[in-house]
Amino acid sequence: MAEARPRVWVSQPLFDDIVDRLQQYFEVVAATEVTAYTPEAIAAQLRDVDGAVVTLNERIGTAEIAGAPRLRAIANVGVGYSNLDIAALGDAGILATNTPDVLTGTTADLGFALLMAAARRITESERWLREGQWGQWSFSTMLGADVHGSTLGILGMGRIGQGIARRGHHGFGMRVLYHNRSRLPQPVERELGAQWVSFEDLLAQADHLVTVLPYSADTHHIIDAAALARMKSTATLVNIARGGIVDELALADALANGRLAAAGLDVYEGEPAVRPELLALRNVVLTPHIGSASLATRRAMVTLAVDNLIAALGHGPQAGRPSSPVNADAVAAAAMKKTAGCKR
Ligand code: 8YV
Repeated sequence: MAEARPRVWVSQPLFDDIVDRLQQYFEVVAATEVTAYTPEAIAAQLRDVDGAVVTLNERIGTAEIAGAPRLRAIANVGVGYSNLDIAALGDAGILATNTPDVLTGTTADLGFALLMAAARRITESERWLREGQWGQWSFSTMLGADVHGSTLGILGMGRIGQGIARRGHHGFGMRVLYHNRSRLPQPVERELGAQWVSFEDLLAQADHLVTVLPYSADTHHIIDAAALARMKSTATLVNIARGGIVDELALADALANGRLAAAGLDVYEGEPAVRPELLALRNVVLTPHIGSASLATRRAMVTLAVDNLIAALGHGPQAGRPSSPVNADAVAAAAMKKTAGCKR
């Protein structure tokens, strides 16, 4: 009897022509409409599959994989993977992959767009105009802050942070300061015109601060009331990383009370819910997590996720070598432990 083909689950409608490539190797169960899953529904979908393609909507940890003995690989569509409990997946021998690089430029573009929109009060002005409030042109209408020639602060200097630095330095003649656990090599710093500073100095000196660091227990609310208090009252804060990086209530308070000029947010702690305290403010630009949302980039992300899953499950030209694994060491350690256990 022919061996049953491996099964994979695709959690959301992505691009059919790309997802269809999975059918060459697997039996595919793919969502046909955008779906909000309960943890139980995710567990049920994972129960009988060997692999899955998921998005940031699907939180997967110990409970979701407990009843999924066949599961070997999860391909996340996104560079950030705070939706996945990487330690739990590693222990269970499940390889997780992400989609770096292909979204760097698009996400850096959005970070810059939010910075400019917040600093120059673009969405606020437009709303005001549409509301019919533009009675007469006046000299002092919607005065904002300059972007060119100002000091750009970047918290987290990975690929996207470097993309923002490049835009600021080469395009807008900005002085670029950054803070990151590790310093960039000097030639890269030179190319980006970027200087490493302490977290405290970054907060104090930035005219515009962009947060682009991965979310973890260590970075939870790294921008809290104390951090905001160190910033210039004329400064702009942009968050394109994950909502939990910023204490949103402290931010709303600072924006409402003139302790910070403006903010641009693409990500939220409770997304898709956005705090009423933020919605009520004029001086914050709010976008619905669209950092990587250009058609070309979203297609490239799905292509990479699909290729990763095919490779992780041992098929295709890169069989066994997906190009962007995030927990390969943990999976190898779990396999060693299992082998050692068998020998005993
Ligand atoms: C994605 C993102 O759209 O890559 C990331 O980390 O936040 C976004 O680019 C999202 O992850 C889709 O799952």
